[in-house]
Amino acid sequence: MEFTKSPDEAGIILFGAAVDQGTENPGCSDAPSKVRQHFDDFYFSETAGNNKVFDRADIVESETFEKTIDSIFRKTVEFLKHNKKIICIGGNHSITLPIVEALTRFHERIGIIHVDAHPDCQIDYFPYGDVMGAVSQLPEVKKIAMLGLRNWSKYEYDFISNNPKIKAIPMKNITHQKMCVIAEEIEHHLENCDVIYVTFDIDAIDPSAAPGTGCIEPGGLTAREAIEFIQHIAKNEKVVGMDLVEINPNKDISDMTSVLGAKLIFEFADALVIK
Ligand SMILES: [Mn+2]
Repeated sequence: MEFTKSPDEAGIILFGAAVDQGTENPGCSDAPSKVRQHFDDFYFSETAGNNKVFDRADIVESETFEKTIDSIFRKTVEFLKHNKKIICIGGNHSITLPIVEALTRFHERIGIIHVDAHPDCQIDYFPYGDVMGAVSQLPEVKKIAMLGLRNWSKYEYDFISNNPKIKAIPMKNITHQKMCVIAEEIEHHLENCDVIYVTFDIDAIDPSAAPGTGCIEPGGLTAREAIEFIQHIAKNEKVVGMDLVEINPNKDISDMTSVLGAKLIFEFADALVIK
């Protein structure tokens, strides 16, 4: 991953969405700057790619949540207009909805890969707790694959089980399985989509490797599994972008969650297919 000063030269636009609004759990707005500090920790990606990235300034909070969400939507549309792939560092999970809404302006058949400990389909917890409930209702979103789930309400369990768009791969189903096999299963579910977007909540990863987040959920992905999954998925030409959300530097230990976040973005960016 190489930062370039020229947006024309870059195949990827990186931006932060420094947003705490919409949740009672502040701190995620510090993640974009903290994660950025750790890009220098890595010399070269494991897959030996070297894609050019243009770093845009962060989108910061407007006076109201609605205005913030609108500004994320408008800026994402701008990046996509120039035919760039996008990587966004959140922010809490509510930032995903305006990004996917921006994608609907350009694509009619969108597949979503949602990596998270939680389904985020809890109707009375809008915005952040129902972000995927809202995403699933967008007509352009044809399929959703969820990976890493391990804590859900009865309402969410029923919602996911009865929604033909959604394929859930909970943690209990992935023990002792290679992540490339899981990734292929997910690609199969999304095969009729024209583009794929990844939304990655850091709490999908086990708290032993990613303690800096709002919800501690034992029994998650190892850091290695997450890296392997990201490296595999990014190679799919249909993948147009990713957000990484819910890193809370205030709750972190020795920046380990932010370093892992930087690593995931680094590996994702370099595995992307740029034409
Ligand atoms: Mn979560």
